[in-house]
Amino acid sequence: MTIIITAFERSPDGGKGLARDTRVRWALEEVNQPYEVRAVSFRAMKEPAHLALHPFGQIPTYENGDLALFETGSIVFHIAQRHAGLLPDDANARARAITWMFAALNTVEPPILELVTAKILEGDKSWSEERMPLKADRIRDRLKQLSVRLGDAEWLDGAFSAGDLMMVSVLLRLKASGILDEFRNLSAYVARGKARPAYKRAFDAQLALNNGKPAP
Ligand code: GTB
Repeated sequence: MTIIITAFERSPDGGKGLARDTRVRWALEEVNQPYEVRAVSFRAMKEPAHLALHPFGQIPTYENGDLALFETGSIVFHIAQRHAGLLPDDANARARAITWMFAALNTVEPPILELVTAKILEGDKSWSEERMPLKADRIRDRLKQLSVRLGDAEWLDGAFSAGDLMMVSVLLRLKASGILDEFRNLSAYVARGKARPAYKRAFDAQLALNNGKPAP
């Protein structure tokens, strides 16, 4: 069965890899699963065919035979469960890696999204500028805690896992803000994630789509 994911026909970031199909591509690359991409326009995302796959009219989605999934957390978890390479075999280590996936999505990503959404959608409001430092400080509070926990370790809990894949993906959204650079070990952690061959393949494939070229 061919795995098919959806991605923006043209990502608003022009191929910087910030749209969430990149994390799904990365997971598939880590476990060496080939996949195809169906590129969708913003209009098509809100039409019945896509809404049948994704009730909120977003990307990415994942299809494999008669299974259709949405939500990157669920998709990456599914991939990690089905294929070796993203979750440890030991039951407790596996549970901890899954915990880090949830921590990335539920604890670290929300304040980051607050900031990026405010910049994109609320930047023209009179109160926007005044609220930015508050939003940035909420991110710093979380990153301080994450930075302490990571310390000098290479990954969050032993070997690279789906927890790291999700955490690095979430932290990447901070690049433009400069906040990540305030945390030396977290910057190095993100750089290690980006240096993984699987990440590079995922990044190049989304960039090729955005440049109008077929993926290599
Ligand atoms: N919780 C869902 C998940 O994790 O799968 C969120 C999915 C989501 O936010 N999808 C976005 C989407 O489809 C694309 S990734 N948006 C269209 C819509 O809602 O109509 C978010 C995103 C978009 C753009 C950039 N960028 O340009 O930098 C980065 C990230």
